[in-house]
Amino acid sequence: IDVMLQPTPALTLVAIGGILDLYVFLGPDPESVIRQYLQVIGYPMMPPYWSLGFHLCRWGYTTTNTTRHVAQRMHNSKFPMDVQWNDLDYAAKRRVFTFDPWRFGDLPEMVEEFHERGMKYILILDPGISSTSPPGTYPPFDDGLKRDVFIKNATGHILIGEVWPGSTAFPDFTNPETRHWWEDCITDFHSKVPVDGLWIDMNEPASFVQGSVEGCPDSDLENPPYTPTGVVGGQLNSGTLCMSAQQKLSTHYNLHNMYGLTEAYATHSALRKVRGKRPFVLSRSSYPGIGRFSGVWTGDVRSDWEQLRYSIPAVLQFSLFGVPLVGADICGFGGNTTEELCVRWMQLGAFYPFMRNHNDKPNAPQEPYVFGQKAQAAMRSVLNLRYSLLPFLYTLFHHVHATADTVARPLFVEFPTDPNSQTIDRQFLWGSSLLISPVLEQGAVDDNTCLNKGQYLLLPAPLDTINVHVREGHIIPQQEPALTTIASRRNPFFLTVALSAGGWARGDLFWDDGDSLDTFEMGNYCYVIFISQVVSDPVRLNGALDGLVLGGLQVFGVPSTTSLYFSVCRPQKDNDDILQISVFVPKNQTVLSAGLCVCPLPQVLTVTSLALPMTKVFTVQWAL
Ligand code: MIG
Repeated sequence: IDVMLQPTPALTLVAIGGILDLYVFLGPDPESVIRQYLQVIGYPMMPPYWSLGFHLCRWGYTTTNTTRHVAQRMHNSKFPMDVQWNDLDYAAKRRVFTFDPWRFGDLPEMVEEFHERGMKYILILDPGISSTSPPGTYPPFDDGLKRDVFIKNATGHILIGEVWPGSTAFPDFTNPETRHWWEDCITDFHSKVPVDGLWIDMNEPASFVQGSVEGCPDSDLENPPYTPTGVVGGQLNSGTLCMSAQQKLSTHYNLHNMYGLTEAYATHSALRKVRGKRPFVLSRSSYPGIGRFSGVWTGDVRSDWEQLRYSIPAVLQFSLFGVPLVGADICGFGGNTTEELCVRWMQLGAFYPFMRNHNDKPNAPQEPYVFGQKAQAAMRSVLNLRYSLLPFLYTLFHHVHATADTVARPLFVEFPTDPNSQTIDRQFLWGSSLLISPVLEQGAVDDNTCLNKGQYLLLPAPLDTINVHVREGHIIPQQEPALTTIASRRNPFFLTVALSAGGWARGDLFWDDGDSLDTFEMGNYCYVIFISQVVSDPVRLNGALDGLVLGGLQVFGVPSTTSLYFSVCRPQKDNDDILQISVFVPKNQTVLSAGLCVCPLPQVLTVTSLALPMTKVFTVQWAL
């Protein structure tokens, strides 16, 4: 479909034919439009907690030892990281569901080692199944043939295209039998290589020949009376399968755009069954509804400043499409990155909902540890910032999953009545509480930041800085960072509180074990509400917060003074043995900690060294 925006304003749609279902969502505001849309296409999945950590990938980690070495250097240089990836390098002759016996012979052991260290492992899976292995040597193709899972050409023979392994057949994921076969392939592979998630690439589906190795029949399906202007190669079957190819549900002509969606669904269901945990799938091709099954990355971006800037609208669009788990290849995929670009990209990428550094085969390395000490320090600090914010990010994902909110949010969604917000594509929000203002220009050391109703402020942003603002009236739940989420999830929480002019703020925390299936649907989670003057109220508990404590909090916007008294209290009925300190003790409260805060910064109250059980109600109060 060609879609043209007319200045009138109007929208012109030109379709190649077929059935066109047109829905109009009346809103009235952008947030309601998104919600109404997601009521039609489905609410996004809840991602596993670990998948919100840092992912490291490249094409060209050519052996298990290279891959191990990369993860080890990340660890030694103290960069938080949860997931190590491999690209096509692992596969024997680039055949999926195999691993190269020489270069990746001990892949299963490597994955076990990562698991022992609290890390996860993901590898790439292309849909093209090699059709030229000697019979009896490649079960995915042999079984697939027997079970009749492949797409056929117009004459009813298996359609053969060409991808990385050479000649390939393409699974027809609209066929239920194909989904069972795919699940069996994944089960079998997983029993050898216990991957934690799958990266599904080339699923447009991409092919290196036009239509098939034999071309396509001359028909209206291949050359309809009208071909949309933006189509790759000017023909519908360029770089993909023949439109006349036959799938179970219909011709490929009718299903082409949904190939990635159907593969994501099959892969998600297979992982759910095989691992019994929340699946992680990352897909290149997308279609409305894919957010129920998968995250998406924005494909092969170049390592340059323009693509860094474009990644913001790209990520925000996927928010509107119900795919909250999205990110671009940090530091760029194509071409060599530079140190400065890579630092700025890691800073922005720390606020992509999905954070992965990924690089093309021929390029200079761009793992954080290859850069100079200053660049490394900047990357380490923003990684630690992201890891400290993961409880908040995870809570945002919960709201997306439960009520069709957005995680990375354009300003116009949050401030629909402010016309200034409509064109802002260099800043964005996390939920409604955090404003992210990255540096997007080479050489810039300050940041033109829109903070309030069209007011721009020039804020310093030297190379070690990304400007992030907490919105007044909001409380952000955080946790001390660590090198993996397994470790950070055990650390003390802390709260960042930004009081509104009226002196109030609120926030919340969704918490569960991070990877069980359907925790929200089954009520198997904790939910805590924070209200200021700070009250922490665990309104739902399931054990997941047992043993976890609040270590401290920082309150911005307290009365301007250099010293104030504070107390941290718990209702007396909840009494354990607690030291009583008689500074400003409200009635019926037990003081857990209290003191005189000599605040180094005016208007900021910092309380540290607490150890308040997260499962208990407590309050923090202050007075001059
Ligand atoms: O034709 O698997 O977008 O992320 O590294 C290239 C190799 C195939 C394209 C993906 C890219 C990936 C690459 N793939």
